[in-house]
Amino acid sequence: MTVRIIGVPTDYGQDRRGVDMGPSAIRYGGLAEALASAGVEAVDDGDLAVPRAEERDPDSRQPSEGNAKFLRETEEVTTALADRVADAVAADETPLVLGGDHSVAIGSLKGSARDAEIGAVWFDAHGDYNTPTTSPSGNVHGMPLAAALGYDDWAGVEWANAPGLREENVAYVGLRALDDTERAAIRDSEMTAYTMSDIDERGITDVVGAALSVAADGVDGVHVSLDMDWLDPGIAPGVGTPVRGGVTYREAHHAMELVADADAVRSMEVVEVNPVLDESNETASLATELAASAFGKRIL
Ligand code: 5AB
Ligand code: MN
Ligand code: MN
Ligand code: MN
Repeated sequence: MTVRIIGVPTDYGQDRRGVDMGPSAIRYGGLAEALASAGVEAVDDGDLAVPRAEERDPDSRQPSEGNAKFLRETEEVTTALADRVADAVAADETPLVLGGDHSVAIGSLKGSARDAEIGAVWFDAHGDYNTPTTSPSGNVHGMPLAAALGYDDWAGVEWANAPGLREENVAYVGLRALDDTERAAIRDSEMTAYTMSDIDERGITDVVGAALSVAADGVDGVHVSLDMDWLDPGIAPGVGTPVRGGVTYREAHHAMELVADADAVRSMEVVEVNPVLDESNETASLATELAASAFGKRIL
C-alpha cells in the first residue's frame, strides 16, 4: 500500500488560530517514522497552498450562504484538495490528509467520492452537521458533513457537495457535544450515530465494528475522518474545541486497528491538531501513532 500525504495548513474553518500549523506539527511528531513502522510506503506531497488569513475578510460571504465565515477561501482550498485526493485514489494510493481544521473534510470527501460511492466513519466529539443557518459560531469546521451531504441549505452550495456519499453510509463514533438543531437534524437523518454512551455500554470493539459495517455497505470504499478532539483532552490537549469524556489511548488505538483490519479504507484525514494549544507536541505525535495503527501497525 502506498500512502500519499497531503498537508492542508488551513484555519479558515475555525476561530482558534494555530490549527494551520497542524501539518507541520504532525510531520515533526514523527509521521514518516510511524508510517514506516506500519510497513507502508509513504510519499509526502507537501502542503497545499493556502492563502494567508490575515489578508482575508471573514465576511467575504454571499448573503445566500448565511453565517459561514471564509466560505470563498474554504471553497478555494477544498476544491484544490479534492483534486489531489482524487488523483491519489486514481493512482491506487491511499490519501492521508493532514489538517488544518475539519473544513478540509469537504475536499477529502469530494475527492474520495469522485466517480465513486463511498461511506464515512466520523471519529469526533462533535457532529459537524451544522449549516450556515444553524451554526452557532459560523465556523465551517462544525459543518463539513452537512456540506458534503448537501443537508438542508447546504444543498444550494453546490461546490461543497459530495454526491457519492449518502447518509446511509455515514457512521459517527464517540459523539458527546451536539448543538440542539444539530441533534435534531442527526436524529432525522439516515446516518448512524454512536455516542460515547454507546462506547461505555457496548465497548469500542463492537461500536467501531458496527460503524465500519455501516460505512462499507455496498460502496467502493470508506473515508476515515479522525478529529483529534475525539480523544479525551487529557491525552490530546492540542485541539481548539476540547470536550471532556473522550476515548482513551487504548480505545483509540484499538479503533484504528479495527479500521486497518476492515481493509476498506479509501482515504483518511487527521484534523484539528493545534500545536499552539498542545503540550510538547503530544497531540501531534499521538496523531502519527493512530495513523500508523490505521494503516496496519501491530504490536507483535
Ligand atoms: B469540530 C460547534 N458545534 O458548530 C460549532 O472540531 C463546534 O470539527 C464545532 O468537530 C466543532 O461551532 C467542530 C459548537
Ligand atoms: Mn470535533
Ligand atoms: Mn470535527
Ligand atoms: Mn475542533
